[in-house]
Amino acid sequence: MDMALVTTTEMFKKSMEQKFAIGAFNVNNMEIIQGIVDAAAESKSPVILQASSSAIKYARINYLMKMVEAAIEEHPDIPVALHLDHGPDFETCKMCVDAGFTSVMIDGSKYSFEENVELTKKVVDYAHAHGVVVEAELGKLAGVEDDVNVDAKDAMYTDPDEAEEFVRRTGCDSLAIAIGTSHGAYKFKGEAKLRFDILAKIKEKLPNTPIVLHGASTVIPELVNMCNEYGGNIPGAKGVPDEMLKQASQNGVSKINVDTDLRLAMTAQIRKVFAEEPSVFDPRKYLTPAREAVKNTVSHKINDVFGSCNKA
Ligand code: TD4
Ligand code: CA
Ligand code: ZN
Repeated sequence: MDMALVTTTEMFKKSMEQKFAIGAFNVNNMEIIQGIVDAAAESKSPVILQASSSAIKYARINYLMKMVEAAIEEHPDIPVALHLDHGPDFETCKMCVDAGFTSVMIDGSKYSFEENVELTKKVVDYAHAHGVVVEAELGKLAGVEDDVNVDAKDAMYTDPDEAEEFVRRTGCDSLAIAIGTSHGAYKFKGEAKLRFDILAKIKEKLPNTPIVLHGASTVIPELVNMCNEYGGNIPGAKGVPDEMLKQASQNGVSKINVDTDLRLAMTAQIRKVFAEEPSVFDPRKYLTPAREAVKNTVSHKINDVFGSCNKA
């Protein structure tokens, strides 16, 4: 097989030179993988498929690897990276390096600075010896992170000086920062607000380090409304507006993580079929529009927000 997964090195280099961001989309099953890569291929965009440790448990690592392999065989014309999202420990990172992932994240953000440095460095040493790149995290996102609920006011923004020291000491390839985003569908109580001033300071200290934005779903209002209209109950959901993500893409953020919007897109379509056609029980009847909704959501981000179209 001459097609292969790539690391993120080249795509991030291009993203920093040309000021756009690459979408990193969470994958859990076949329909999600197909929706993402079909959209990326249509837009000639580089793309990152990422799996959390719970996604790996759900899909099972052998299935995951084979599905991703099939995806790149179908689309040899776009660069695709496979990334571990929020690796909780060295062992999980090692497992993914050994399985053929091209990128891993070690999330040491819940530890002290020194412990985070030590753990990250250990993962970097192993990953680099195997040609795999490493994303690390410094700072704490608001909301539910690492099973602790960080109150918005206690969220710890990434300190630019610490970021510089952290990257220098660990040798990590990219850095996830906290500037006001959070995971899930409830990111802001009032107005959405991101600390672009902190992002600018971090980029000043680390001009050549790709920056990663977690918790970056828009929580697309039409999808939330559609879920609620067809029997769902997700009131008051709110995310990061497209305009802010566009601004981030043009100001040094190289990787933007999206999971919640894909969950909402699938669920909205499935709810619609269930509500409108109660006699349907063929899974293909609701998974086909669900897969299409994933594709449309990814297309929108790539073409209208992140600016990665035609950057393959
Ligand atoms: O890293 N991520 C996705 C995290 C999802 C992991 O959840 P599971 O453990 O249940 O698989 C993001 O930064 C995505 O942020 P978003 O704004 O889409 O919630
Ligand atoms: Ca974290
Ligand atoms: Zn995340």
